[in-house]
Amino acid sequence: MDLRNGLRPLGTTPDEFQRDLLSNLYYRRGTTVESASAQDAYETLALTVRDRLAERRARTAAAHYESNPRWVYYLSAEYLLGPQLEQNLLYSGTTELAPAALKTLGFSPEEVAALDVEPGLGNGGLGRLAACLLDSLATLDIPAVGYGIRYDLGIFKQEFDNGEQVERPDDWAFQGDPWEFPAPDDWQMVGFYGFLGPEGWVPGEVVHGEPSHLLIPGYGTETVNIVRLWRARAARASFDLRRFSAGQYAEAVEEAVRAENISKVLYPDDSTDMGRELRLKQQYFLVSCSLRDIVRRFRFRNADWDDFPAKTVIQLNDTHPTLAIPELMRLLVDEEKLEWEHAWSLVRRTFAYTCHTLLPEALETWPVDMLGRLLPRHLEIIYLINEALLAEVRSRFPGDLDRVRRMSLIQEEPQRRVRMANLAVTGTFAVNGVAELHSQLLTSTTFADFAALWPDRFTNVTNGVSPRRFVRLANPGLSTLITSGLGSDAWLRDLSLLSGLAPLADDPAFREQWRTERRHAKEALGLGDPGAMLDVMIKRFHEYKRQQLKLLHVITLYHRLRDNPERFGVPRTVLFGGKAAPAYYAAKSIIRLINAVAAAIEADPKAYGLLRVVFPPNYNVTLAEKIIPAADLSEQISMAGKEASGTGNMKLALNGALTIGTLDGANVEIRDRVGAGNFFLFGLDTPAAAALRASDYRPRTYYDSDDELRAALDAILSGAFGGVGQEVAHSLLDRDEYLTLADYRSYVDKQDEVAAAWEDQEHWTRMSILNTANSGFFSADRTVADYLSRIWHASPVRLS
Ligand code: HBZ
Repeated sequence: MDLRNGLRPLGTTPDEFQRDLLSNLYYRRGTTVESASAQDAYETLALTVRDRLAERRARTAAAHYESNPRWVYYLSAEYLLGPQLEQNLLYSGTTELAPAALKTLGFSPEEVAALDVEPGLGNGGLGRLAACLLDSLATLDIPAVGYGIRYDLGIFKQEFDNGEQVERPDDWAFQGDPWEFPAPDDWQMVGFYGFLGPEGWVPGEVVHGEPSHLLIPGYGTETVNIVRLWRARAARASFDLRRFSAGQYAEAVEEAVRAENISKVLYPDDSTDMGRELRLKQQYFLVSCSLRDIVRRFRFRNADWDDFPAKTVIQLNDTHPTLAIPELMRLLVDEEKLEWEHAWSLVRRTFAYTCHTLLPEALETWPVDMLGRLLPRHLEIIYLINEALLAEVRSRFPGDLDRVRRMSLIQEEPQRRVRMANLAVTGTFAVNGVAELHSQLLTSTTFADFAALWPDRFTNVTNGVSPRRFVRLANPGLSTLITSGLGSDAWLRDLSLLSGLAPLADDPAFREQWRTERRHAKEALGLGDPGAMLDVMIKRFHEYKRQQLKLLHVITLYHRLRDNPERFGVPRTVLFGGKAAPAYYAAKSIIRLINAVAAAIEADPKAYGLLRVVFPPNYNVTLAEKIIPAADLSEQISMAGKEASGTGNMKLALNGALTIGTLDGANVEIRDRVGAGNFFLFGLDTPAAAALRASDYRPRTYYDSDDELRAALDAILSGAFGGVGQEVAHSLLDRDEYLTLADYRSYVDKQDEVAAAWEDQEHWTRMSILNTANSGFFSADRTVADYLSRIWHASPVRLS
C-alpha cells in the first residue's frame, strides 16, 4: 500500500535535507532565510526532523492496524520526556545532516539546541521511568501507547533567592511545541459531580478532553509509537456572550476557565490540602479520556468484549490512574450492559499495577466524601468491589477481623477514605515493585495481607534507563570510546554487550582514554576544578534520601581542612541537584542550609582548591544529561528500606561513576553486578534499620559520642553558616526519623576509603570501567523485556 498516496519520499542526502528545511521555513513557518530568527530555525529544523519520523509513524500505524496485535497501554500522570531535538535527530538518522543545513540559515547547532525546551510533565523518578519505558517499547517494536496529561505548566522552575528555593511557573509550551501533533477530532467528553438517578449517573459538569501526541521513535528500528496527552477544554458553547456584552468579562469565561484548570498544572507535590480535589479531577480526566480512546481503538478491529483482555493490557504507573478500574467497570456495566461478574472478569484480566514507594504516607487515599461528590457512581462501584473482596477475605481467613479491616478498600479511622493502592491490587492481575528488594518488602510489609491472599499476583521488575539518552546522547565522547572498545555500536540496542569492556579495564592505554573522556565531560560541565573528584547527589529532596547526611560529611571535610588537614583527603567538588516539594518545609530547609554551607566554604580561602560545594538550580533532564557523564562519585545514601529503586544510581554507574551507597533499592543489584570491590557500601541494612527504628532510638547518643559529628551539628546550631539551618540540626538531634546520625560514622569512614581509592587513579579508572562494563542489566530494554515476559505478554510487530 502506498501510504504517501504518490507523495515523494523524504530524502536522506544532505541536499535533500537542506531543501526540505528551506521548504519548511518558507511554506510552514512562513518566513525566509533573510529574516529567519533563531526560533524560526529551531522550529523549522524540528519540523524537518519530525516529518521523517511521521513517515515511519504512518507505516507503524498501518502495520499495527493490519496485525490487530495485543497492545500495551501505559497510563501515567507524569512523563519527564527530556529535550526532544537531539534524540529525534539521532533516532531519525539526521544528526549529521542538521549542522550544514542550519548553516544556510545562519545559525549554529548549539544556538538552536538551546531553544529546545524540555516538557517537564513530571516530578521525578516515576515520570522519567515512564519516558524510558516508552523509548524501549518502541525500540523493541511493541505496539504501545502512553497516555498522560498535557499540563500547561510542568514541574516548577527552581530558583534560589538568598539560598532559599523559590518556585516559578514552567510555561514550557509558551512558544508552542513543534514536536506535538494535535488530534482534536479524537476528543472525548468527561463528566463530574451530579447525581445517581433512575437511569444511572447524571453528571453535573462536563468537559472535553482534547488529545495531542508526541512521536516516540524506536532506536535502530522503523517503529514509531506515540504518547497521547490530554488537555481539558470547555464545551464549545461555554462562552457567555450575554455576560461579556454586559461587561462581566471574568464571569463570561468562568466555565471555560474551570474546565481548563484541570490540565493547567502538574501538581508539584501531594503534601498540601489545597487543590486536592482538582488533583482527583485530573486523575479521573486522564483515566476517562484514555479508556474511551482505548475502547475506540479496540473497536477498529474487534467486536467481542471477551477479546478485550487478550488484545489489551493497561499498566497503571502507581496509583494515580487507579480510577481506571471502576471506570472500566462503569463503561462495561452501565453503558455496555454486561453482567457485573462478566465485566469484573474482563477488568481483572486487563490491568496491571506498578508500585513505586515504600513510604506508608505516600500511599494515596481519597476522602470518601470528596470522591462520592465528584464521582458518585464510581464510589458505588468501589463499594461493590469492596464487598466481594471482603467476602473473599472472610471466607479465606474466618474470624480475622483485623485482617478484614486492614484489607478493606475503605479506611474508617480517623476519616473515611478510599485506599487507592488496595483498589489497585484488587483490580489487577499483576502487581510489581521496581527492584528486587522493593518487591520483597512489598510482599512482606506494605501488601503482606494481599500477598497472603493472592501470592501469584506479585512480581518484580527492576527498573532500567535508556542507554540512548543517558549514555549515547548525554556522553558522546565516552560512547565513541565504548564503541571503539567493543568494535561495534550494537551495545546501544543490547546493553549486555558492555560486558565486553571488562578485559579493557586491564589495558593501561584504554584506561588513559577512559580518563580523558571523563575529563572532557567534566570540562564541558564547567563546574569546579576538573582535577577534583566530582561527588554528586542528584535527586528529589526528601528526608529519607538523606541529603542531610551528605551535608554533614561536607561540614566534616570542611572542619578537617581547617583544623586537621592531614585527615582531609583529596580535592572534591560536591554537587547537589534537585527540587523540594513546595510545601515540604523540612526539605526546603535542607536546601537552604546546603546553599549557606556552600557560600561559607566558597568564602574561605583555606578551602580554595580543596573543597567546593555547587548547587546548580532547576535540576531537570537537560541538566542531568550534563552532570551524569562528569560525575566520579554517585551518592545513593537513603535509609535502607525506603528507596524503592532509584534510577539515577543506574545512569551514574553506566557512565562510570562509582557508587557510595546503602543496601537500598536497586543499589543492591548494582553492587551484585559491579562487584563488592567496585562499590562503596556503608550503613545499616534494612533489618538493622527497622530494628533500630522500632527500638528506643536516641540520636543524641551518637552526637555525644562522636567528636566530628558533634562539631558538624554544633557548627550549624551556633549559626556558623549564615545563621540558617538550625531546624535541620534540631530535627536530627530530636527525632532523626531516617537514622542519619546512626549511619554518620560508617558513612564518613567509607568516604575516607573513597578518598584513598581516588589517590590511585589507575585503580579508580579500572573500577570505573568495570562499573560500566557490568551495568548492562540496567537498560530499560531489559526492563521492558521483563515486563513482557512476566506481565504484558505482547509480541513485537516489525515493519516490513
Ligand atoms: O520512582 C520514584 C521512587 O522514589 C524511586 O525509588 C524509583 O526509582 C522511581 C521509579 O520507579 N518515585 C517517584 O518518583 N514518585 C513520585 O514522583 C510521586 C509523584 C506523585 C505522588 C507520589 C509520588 O503523588
